[in-house]
Amino acid sequence: MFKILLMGNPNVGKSVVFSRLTGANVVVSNYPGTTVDYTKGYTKIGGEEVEVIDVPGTFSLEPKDVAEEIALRMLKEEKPDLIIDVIDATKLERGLYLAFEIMEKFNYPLIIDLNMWDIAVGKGIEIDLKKLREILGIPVIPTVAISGEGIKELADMERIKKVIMAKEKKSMNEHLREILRRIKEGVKDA
Ligand SMILES: Nc1nc2c(ncn2[C@@H]2O[C@H](COP(=O)(O)OP(=O)(O)OP(=O)(O)O)[C@@H](O)[C@H]2O)c(=O)[nH]1
Ligand SMILES: [Mg+2]
Repeated sequence: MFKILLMGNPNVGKSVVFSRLTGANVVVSNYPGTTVDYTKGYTKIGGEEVEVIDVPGTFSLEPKDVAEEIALRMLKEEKPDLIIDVIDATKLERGLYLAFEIMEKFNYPLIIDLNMWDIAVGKGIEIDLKKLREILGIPVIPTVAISGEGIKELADMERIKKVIMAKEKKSMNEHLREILRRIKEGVKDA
């Protein structure tokens, strides 16, 4: 089973994106020992069985309340194959703060969903998607969750697999660098 965690700031449209991805096949659970609920849904994307988890909204990975604490715990415990970070396109900076934190502290493959794209367009907010993709080195997909616009692009298994492979390659490079460093140190010590 392929596991996707849907994360992001509160009120960015995570649950609407979640419903778009999973439909009616969902299970609501209570996080053990707390009053915080979260929802898991099941679907098929590109022929793969997929579990999607709607993680409680969080502003950062330094939790300020129980819901944020659980978001962090789920990030650590669920071992996702992919994280979809939902960002409110009208609050890009705030959203990117969490995205950078996730990238810095966790090595999970990541895709950014720039949701509320309709509102951003309506407000005349211009976002250079090409530049954002270049800087971040990951897919950034604009969506309007309430109309379903962009959800197909978001749930593109080909792209998801590419992100995962790119990540694996990078970890391998990092791994090799680590090995090289150790070899150099060994030579120095000898
Ligand atoms: N205009 C517009 N509204 C949206 C979009 N996506 C979600 N909304 C609305 O934004 C509000 C918040 O959506 P939710 O899906 O509940 O947001 P959430 O991130 O799950 O919120 P929390 O679970 O409280 O963190 C709802 O009123 C949605 O109908 C969108 O793309 N465009
Ligand atoms: Mg929600």
